[in-house]
Amino acid sequence: MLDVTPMPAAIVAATDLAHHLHPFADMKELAAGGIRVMTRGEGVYVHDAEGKRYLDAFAGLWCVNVGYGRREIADAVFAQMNELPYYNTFFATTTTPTAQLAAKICSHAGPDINRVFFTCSGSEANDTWLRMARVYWATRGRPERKIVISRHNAYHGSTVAGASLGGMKHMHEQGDLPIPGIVHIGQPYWYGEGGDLDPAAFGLLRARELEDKILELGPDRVAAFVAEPIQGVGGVIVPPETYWPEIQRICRKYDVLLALDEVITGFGRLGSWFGYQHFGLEPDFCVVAKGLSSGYLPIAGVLVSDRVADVLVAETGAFHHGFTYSGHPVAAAAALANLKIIEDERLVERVHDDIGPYFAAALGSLGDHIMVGEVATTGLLGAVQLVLDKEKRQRFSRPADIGMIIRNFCFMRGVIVRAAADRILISPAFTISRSEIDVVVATLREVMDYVAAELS
Ligand code: PXG
Repeated sequence: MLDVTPMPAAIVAATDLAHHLHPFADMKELAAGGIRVMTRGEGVYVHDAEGKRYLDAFAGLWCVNVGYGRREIADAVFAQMNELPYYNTFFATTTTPTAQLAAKICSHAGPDINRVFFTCSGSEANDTWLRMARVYWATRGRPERKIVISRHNAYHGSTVAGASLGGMKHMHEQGDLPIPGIVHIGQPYWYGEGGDLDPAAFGLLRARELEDKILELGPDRVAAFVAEPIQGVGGVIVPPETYWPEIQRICRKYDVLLALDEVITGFGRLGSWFGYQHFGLEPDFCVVAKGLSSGYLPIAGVLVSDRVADVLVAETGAFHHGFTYSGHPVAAAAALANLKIIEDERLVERVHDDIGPYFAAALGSLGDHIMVGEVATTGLLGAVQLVLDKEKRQRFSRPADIGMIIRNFCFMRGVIVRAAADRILISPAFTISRSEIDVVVATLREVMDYVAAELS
């Protein structure tokens, strides 16, 4: 056995803080506040080194969709490691799990998507389709179709292209982003930005910003529009019903490629294999990551529509793009085992027919709370909008603080949720039980009761 010498948690934390730069972290703050060592997980629970157990209502980072401790995935990984731990997919070679995984993904993707390009992360997958979209247009003799339209408050990753496609101001402020050729329009966040309009009218207004932007730039210069079907990091923003049909209409009218970033919504979270099936959309690219392997190993990719792939395959020649670990056989084996669990246990159907509706009703019951402005859910993705004055839809002056307070109190009570400004986000494993959902909702209510009483 490999000697990972056991260490007391305090030593692990000190060693980590001395040598490990964390993502999205103020390292000084982290050092002052301390760091928790997580040690193991089973089902929807994780444990820390002090022996405390948490109900993880966030599936790690929106990804452990089949829950922790799945022996089938570990066994598949072990077997593939012994058989062939690595081989590349560059020089006219492939491996069995890689080929099988590509076919398996396509079997759920619908008739118009039959190819996958593999990457290691969602960020790389966004870089990939961006280059591919420009190559597609160049191949078709339209090299001036280069610009990509995205949205404010979108999240598409942390690479230079991913962060540029994203619409996070604090990310753009670091490292001179966005890069040229990427522009942003408004998001369909009715509660926060809808003003006096009803949701339907606001959804149309925000969708038509896409048309306005295309006309402003000139349709001949626009390559693609990119969006998450439901923004995740941005706050689980479920768009008004009018939004997506109008976006689809506009993309078709101006022949603008539609790239959907389904890193969070892919593989069942919305109660359909892909979010575009839930919303009835026909994307040209679909970015997947997290749920593809339920986070057990890093693997991601871009599903490419026939419309684009047929041109690439027949006319482009080589697409000069790829990663050492594109289609990594061990990660592919993990993903195959994960998808087999989702199929065998009918987890997509479970989210759609059973636990999703239960989750919607349970979380929705918080709508009567004095601190709650709206509850938005689709499948097993949910958000609770915190609000200072419910009637006036008046938000807290420091939204990030109130979200973090609620999140931290839940954490102390053994329930893990995420805060995005003044929205509390929930994205549990598809295997979560009704009684576990009840615990999450009861904890949130208890914490909000306490905070509301303190505030008044
Ligand atoms: N697109 C979307 C929609 C995502 O949610 C990415 C792309 C990037 O994927 P990678 O694999 O490169 O991380 C993501 C990732 C958070 C958090 O704080 C969310 C993500 C990543 C890190 C933190 O909620 N989402």
